[in-house]
Amino acid sequence: MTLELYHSGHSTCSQKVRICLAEKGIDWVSHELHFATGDHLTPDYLKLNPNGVVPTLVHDGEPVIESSVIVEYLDEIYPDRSLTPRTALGRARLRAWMRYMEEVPTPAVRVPSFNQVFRPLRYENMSEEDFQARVETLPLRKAFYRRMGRIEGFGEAELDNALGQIRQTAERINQAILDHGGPWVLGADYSLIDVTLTPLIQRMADLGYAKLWQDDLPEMTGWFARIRARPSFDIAFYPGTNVSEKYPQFFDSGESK
Ligand SMILES: N[C@@H](CCC(=O)N[C@@H](CS)C(=O)NCC(=O)O)C(=O)O
Repeated sequence: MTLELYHSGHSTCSQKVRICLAEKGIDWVSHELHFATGDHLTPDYLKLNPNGVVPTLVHDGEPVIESSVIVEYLDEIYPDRSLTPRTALGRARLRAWMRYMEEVPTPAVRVPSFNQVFRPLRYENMSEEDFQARVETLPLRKAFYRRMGRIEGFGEAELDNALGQIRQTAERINQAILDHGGPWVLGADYSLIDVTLTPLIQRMADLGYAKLWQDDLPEMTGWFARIRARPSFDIAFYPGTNVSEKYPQFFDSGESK
C-alpha cells in the first residue's frame, strides 16, 4: 500500500502525524507544502482537503483529513505497535483526552505562534488589500485571521487566555501521570495522546514558554523529557521544523518568557 502525506515541516498538526508514523515504523511518501506560496490553497490540493490545511494523508489514492482522525486511522490499519489502550475504559480516557487536546491546547498554541512568528513573517509586510484578499481565500479561520489583523496581532487578553489554557494542559498532564502512575499520560503504555500533545508542548517550549510548567510541574517536565528522548521525536522534528531554528529573527537569544 502507498501512504502519502501532504504536510508542512513546522506545522504542529503535521508533526502529530509524523510522530505517529515514526512510532509505528511506517514508510511514507512526503509532499511538503509551503504556506508562503499558497500550496495549501491550490484547486488540486483543495480537492484532497477542502479545508485548505495540512496534513492530508492519501492512502492508496483515498484522502484522509484531520490530524487526529489520521493518527487513529493509521493505528487501525497498522495494528502492530498499537497506540490505543486495550480496555474500554482506557479507550474512553484516550478519547476524552483527544477531545480536550483538540478543543483547548491546539487552538491556544496558535495565538502565541501567530503573534510571535507567523503574523510578522507572512502578513505584516503585505498590503492591507492583499491580506484581506488572502483571508477571503481561506476555507477555514477567516475570523481567526481577521481577529489577529495584519499589524496588531492578538491582544493581551487573548494571549493571556491562551497561555492559561496551556498551563491548564500542563497541569492535567502532571495530574494524569500522578493518577495513572506514568510514565505516559494514560499510564504504562505510550498512546495517541502522548503523540498528539507532543508538538503542542514542543512549540510552546520552542517559543520560550517552558516556564509555564518547568518550575513547579515535575511530572509533566519529566514526561516531556521522556518524550524528547524517544527516537520518533528526532525523526518527526527533522532540521528546520522548529520555528526558532527556521525563523531566528523572531527570537531574542533563546531566553525564557
Ligand atoms: N483540525 C485540523 C487543523 C489543521 C491546521 O490547522 N493546519 C494548519 C497548520 S498546523 C494549516 O494548515 N494552516 C494553514 C493556514 O494557516 O493557512 C487538523 O488537525 O488537521
